[in-house]
Amino acid sequence: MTAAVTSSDNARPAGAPEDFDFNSYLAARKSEVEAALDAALGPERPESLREAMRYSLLAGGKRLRPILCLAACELAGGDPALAMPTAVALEMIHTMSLIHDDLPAMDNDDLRRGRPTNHKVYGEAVAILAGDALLTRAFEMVALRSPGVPAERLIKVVAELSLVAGAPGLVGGQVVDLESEGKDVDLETLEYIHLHKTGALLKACVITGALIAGADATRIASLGTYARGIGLAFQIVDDILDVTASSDVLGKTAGKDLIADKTTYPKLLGLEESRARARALVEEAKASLSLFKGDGGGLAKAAPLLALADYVIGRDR
Ligand code: GRG
Repeated sequence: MTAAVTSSDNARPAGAPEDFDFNSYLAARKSEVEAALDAALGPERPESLREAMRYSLLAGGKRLRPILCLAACELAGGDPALAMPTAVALEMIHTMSLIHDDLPAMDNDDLRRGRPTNHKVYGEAVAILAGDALLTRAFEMVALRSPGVPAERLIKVVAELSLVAGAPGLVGGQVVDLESEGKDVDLETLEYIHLHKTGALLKACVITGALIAGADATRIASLGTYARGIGLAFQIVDDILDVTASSDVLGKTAGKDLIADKTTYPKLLGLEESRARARALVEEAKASLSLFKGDGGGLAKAAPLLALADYVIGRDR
């Protein structure tokens, strides 16, 4: 495996308990999320829609977003099991954005998560509708399938998701991205695109997890700062991997940014400067969690989020 950016030891971050093993943590959380995703899709009709929804939702993927939500809920003192429906909702929004992003009218891609893209298998119309159905099912997960969470917290989660999915978040970021293709884009615009297209959803993951735990505004703000850092770092790494990794490893078409004439961090800053920036953002993100030291146990409870920050830049796909 070739990491995009070398980072500090991501098996056990500083402050984590002796027995914390990030790889086991990740594997356990991932398998809980996979089971919850599978259970969240019922017997949709017609069969073609059901198949298309399951095809993309259950196609693997790192499941970073739901895991961030569960980890933030736990750090803020909540029960991660109560956050699972929201974690599933976040993965549904992410997956629908991938389906739509791959359409010919957008990034026009053939490969995603190591398989042909949704529209290549089911056709464009069903792919669009499968995306729509996943998006609306996401809100259903929060509003109708989150037992045990007080209604006032769920309303805040719905509000957060509606903002992040719409014009102030993913949709707005995507439009600026599409309009920027083939143009000279400065660092400020690039950051705007990524904070909206990618960073906003990662931020919503930790904020909704904390909302379900009933966290106060200060803790939510510090998680927001954490997410801003890892969100931008995540995208810098994405840009680096697009240049340095193969399609086989990525499970999506490598070299796509160059083909689409997109401005990227490596294009603006060079590979080494991009790596240094990603590292610095992750260190800043980790530092923003120091507030949680005051909750007892030092930073032990923050171990998963600290390790996830390192994972974001240490990943190879
Ligand atoms: C949400 C209503 C609504 C519309 C979507 C198409 C669109 C509008 C936005 C595009 C968002 C997009 C595809 C951003 C890129 C984010 C990104 C870097 C995805 C890759 O994430 P990984 O690496 O993928 O976590 P896996 O497959 O591991 O989940």
